[in-house]
Parts: sequence; structure tokens; C-alpha cells
Amino acid sequence: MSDSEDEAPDRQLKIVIMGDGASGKTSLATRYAQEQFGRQYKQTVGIDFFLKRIVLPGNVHVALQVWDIGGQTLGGKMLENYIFGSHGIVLVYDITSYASFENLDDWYSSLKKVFGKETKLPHVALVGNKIDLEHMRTVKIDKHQKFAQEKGMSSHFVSAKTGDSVSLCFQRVAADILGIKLTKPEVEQHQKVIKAEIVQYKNEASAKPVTNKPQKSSLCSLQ
Ligand code: G3D
Ligand code: MG
Repeated sequence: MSDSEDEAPDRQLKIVIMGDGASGKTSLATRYAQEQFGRQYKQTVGIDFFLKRIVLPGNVHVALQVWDIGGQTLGGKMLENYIFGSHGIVLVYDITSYASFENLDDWYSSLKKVFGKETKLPHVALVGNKIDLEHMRTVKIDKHQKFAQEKGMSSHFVSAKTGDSVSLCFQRVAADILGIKLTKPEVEQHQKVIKAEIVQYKNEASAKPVTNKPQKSSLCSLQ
């Protein structure tokens, strides 16, 4: 653990990744987490979020709690618990699945229901995932932009598979929440593709951590 990781962060932010099954929530969370862990890990059942420490312009140290709603579906009983207290919501869809985009309307409504009419919604980011499959895109960029604009969301395109813009996406979400402007070099630095293999989730239910060593508890579960 480096010195900077020992330092208390200036801010702690909770970010929740929502969206249809198979849109790539777990891949996105895992891809972003891998940067920190520098090795593969498989998500085990019961792990709901990981912590990631980042530094924003102005030397603002932020601890990001990134939550994956897992198998929660629209109207799921636990959904409210996941969303509760969040500062940012990442609404993810698969650019090759029009249904996953259309359903974001319902995901957004469920968000409004949880937060109520009077309360301000947390920052919402619209994320089109799987841009490595551009040739199979079924959701036009115009549609994406219009939806984001209408709802006051920030707009992002990523590939959890190649890592394209994944780190930039979370960096921008954190900066937006805190009202910090990213500099051009910052943006360029985070645009870099994170070189790591994508994890296969086929046996998610029986997945075990890759090593038997005791793990540092950056992974946490909702009881
Ligand atoms: P979920 O957590 O939202 O349910 P997953 O989605 O992260 O489990 O991803 C669902 C499937 O999409 C997985 O494929 C995963 O590998 C794939 N996937 C996720 N992100 C990307 C991406 O950016 N590009 C491509 N090409 N595929 C992606 P399988 O086949 O394992 O079900
Ligand atoms: Mg998942």
C-alpha cells in the first residue's frame, strides 16, 4: 500500500452502476477495479462494491465506492438499498442492444421513485458500453445524446472489453459530482486503454477468488 493510499481521502463518493442484465455492469466495474488491483479477479457472489482511490485536479483525493447492482432487476426489492445514499448513478446500456437502451427510461424512473420528487437526484451518467462492437451498433448516437440532454445526464461511451475510456468515464463522473473541471492532459491520460484481459463470468455463481491468499478487504458486501 502506498503512502497516498494511507492518507484519508478528502471526499468519499458512492457510485452505483445500473442497467439491464448483460449490458456490461460487472465487466465495467471489474475493468475499472483491475487497474487498481493490477490483476484479474472474479466477482464472487455477495460482493457488491469496491473502493478506488483517485486524485482529481487541485490535489483532491477521492475514495470512490463503485457499486454493481448485480442481479437486481427493475422493481427489485433490494434496489433501493443499493441506490440509497449514492452521489452518482452510472446508467449503462449495450450499444448493440436497443432494448437495453429503451429500458433505461424505466431504470431512470425507478431512480426518481427512490429519491422522491422533492429531493435532487444524484448525478446521472449515461454510458453506452461495448464500443468495440461499433459495427453492430443499433442505438444511434443521436438517440443517446438526446436522452442524455433531456434528462440532464452526462454522456459517455466505453468498452469494458478493451478498457477504452473506462477510467475516463469514472474520473469524469467524480469530477462532475464535485464540480471539478478536468484538464486536457487529465482527459488524455485517462483515455488510455487499460491493458488487461477481460474476465469471463460464465461461472459467476461458483466463481472463487483467483488466489487463496487472504485478500485485502477492498471488496465489500451488503448485509
Ligand atoms: P451485466 O453485469 O450487466 O449483466 P456483464 O453484464 O458484465 O456480465 O456482461 C455481459 C456480457 O457482455 C459478457 O459476455 C461480457 O463479456 C460482455 N461484455 C461486457 N462488456 C463488453 C464490451 O465492452 N464489449 C464486448 N464485446 N463485450 C462485453 P458473456 O459472453 O460472457 O456473457
Ligand atoms: Mg453482472
